[in-house]
Amino acid sequence: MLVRRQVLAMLGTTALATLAPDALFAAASIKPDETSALLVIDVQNCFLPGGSLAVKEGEQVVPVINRISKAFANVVLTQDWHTPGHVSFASVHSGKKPFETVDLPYGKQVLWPDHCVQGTDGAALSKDLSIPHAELIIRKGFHKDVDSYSAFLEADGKTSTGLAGYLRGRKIKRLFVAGLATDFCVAWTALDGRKAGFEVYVVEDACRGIDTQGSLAKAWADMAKAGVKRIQSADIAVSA
Ligand code: VGL
Ligand code: ZN
Repeated sequence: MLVRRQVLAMLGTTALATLAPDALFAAASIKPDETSALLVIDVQNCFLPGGSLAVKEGEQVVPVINRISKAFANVVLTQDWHTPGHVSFASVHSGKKPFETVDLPYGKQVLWPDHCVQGTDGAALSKDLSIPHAELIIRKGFHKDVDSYSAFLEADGKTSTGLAGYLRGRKIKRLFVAGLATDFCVAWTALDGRKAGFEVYVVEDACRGIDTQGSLAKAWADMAKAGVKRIQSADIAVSA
């Protein structure tokens, strides 16, 4: 009797593709359920073209995020939300320029151009983001002397934003992370999500990175080590 493997070997690739396209290409194999949440990180004007900390191709994440958001009953948006004169701004450290670093009480801090100041247009979510069913907007980085890339934990490593408690309260177990920037707020959120015990997927084509001093490669390496799953938006089943 022929075993399955021999049958497969006998069929050409074309014939196989006709018979079982889904099994072959594993298209859209991930189906978000009621225990899944999409975290949309910092899709704000400051990080988009024309913004003060514009991420290259940042605008390209918007249609991708809008599309996949339809597959999620639970969506959380975040906003980087700094005070004027925030400690992460190069402008408050004399002699320092953006993308240089400084040592702060909680560790090394990359310095940025002024960005996402509370209540400004730059801090507003992109007007092209279309996720009316999003249920929570979490703001972070609002303590003047502490940055917060992560949506879970401020950079002092101890001040919680409350997000983990919210997600547990909503019985969420799986997080899908998208947005800006891959190597900072997306990666730190994904890593802290793992530390908080969630299953975490980062949707690569729904993110773009800043990539300063090797930060993008390091972020992917750290995430892989922590068990964060790297997927593409096409892996997520979205009904038409
Ligand atoms: C971010 C740098 C500074 C981000 C926020 O959203 O990734 N990056 N503040
Ligand atoms: Zn910031």
